[in-house]
Amino acid sequence: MAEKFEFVRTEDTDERFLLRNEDVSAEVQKYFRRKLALFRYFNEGIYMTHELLFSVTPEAVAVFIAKFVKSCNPNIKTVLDVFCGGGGNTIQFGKYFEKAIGVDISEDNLTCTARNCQVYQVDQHVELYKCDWSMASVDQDFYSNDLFTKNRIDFIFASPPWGGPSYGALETFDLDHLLPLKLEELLKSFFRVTSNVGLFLPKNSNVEQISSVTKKLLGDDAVCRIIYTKQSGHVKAMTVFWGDCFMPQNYGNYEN
Ligand code: MGP
Repeated sequence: MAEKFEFVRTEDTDERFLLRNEDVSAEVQKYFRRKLALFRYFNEGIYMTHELLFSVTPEAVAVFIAKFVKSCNPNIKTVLDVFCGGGGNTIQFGKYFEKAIGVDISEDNLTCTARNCQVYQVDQHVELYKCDWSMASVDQDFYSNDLFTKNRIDFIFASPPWGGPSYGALETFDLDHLLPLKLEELLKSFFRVTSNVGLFLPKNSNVEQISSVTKKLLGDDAVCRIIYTKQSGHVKAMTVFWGDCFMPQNYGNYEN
């Protein structure tokens, strides 16, 4: 089930989601200090939660991803951002594409995304749905609702939960531990909708695993593209792209 999410700003939502320095616990202070790298307009009324502070995609990285997708394939019109979180990526997809659809299981996250899209003035290009993506692999009717039947989705992006900041202590991140579905199940659920997919993953993700899941799902000759993104000289994460348009040999083949 995917249920359309409508946002109404109230004093109560301001009270809950306008994070002040004194509300922020010691564990996430380092992320709060970088708030302007997360959202350049952080101080203009951005909504945030503790969990989103460490999981939202920094603005420069989100801009890069949106522009990269657009330049690889200008024919992409509608982007689905699964696990939209605080809207870091949804905002940039809303800016660079005709339509961005954000999906999350958490109403708090959807509230933050909705408000943050207003702050960036892209809310006219964004639709939000409350949806439990873990059901994609078990519910036969998962794709039989307006989200999928009324939209032609050209690209799916997802920045799923990695299990919190402790991922960084691991030498290699096992992609069977992605939440709410392991890599193989997640990709299967996306490829039912489109062959153009981007996944934002820990920088220490097991690339052998990515390669073997790609071949298992798409065939022995299948490849994907891994791009590591840095901010202030420091690698933040990797984004993995599947789909012909993202392969360098096809650059220029998808002009409008
Ligand atoms: P980080 O790796 O926790 O911090 O988060 P830092 O300080 O850059 O790394 P360190 O090596 O110096 O410790 C970096 C970025 O990764 C965040 O801004 C998020 O964009 C992303 N990120 C981190 N976590 C824990 C998650 C997560 O659970 N889910 C998602 N989707 N992104 C995350």
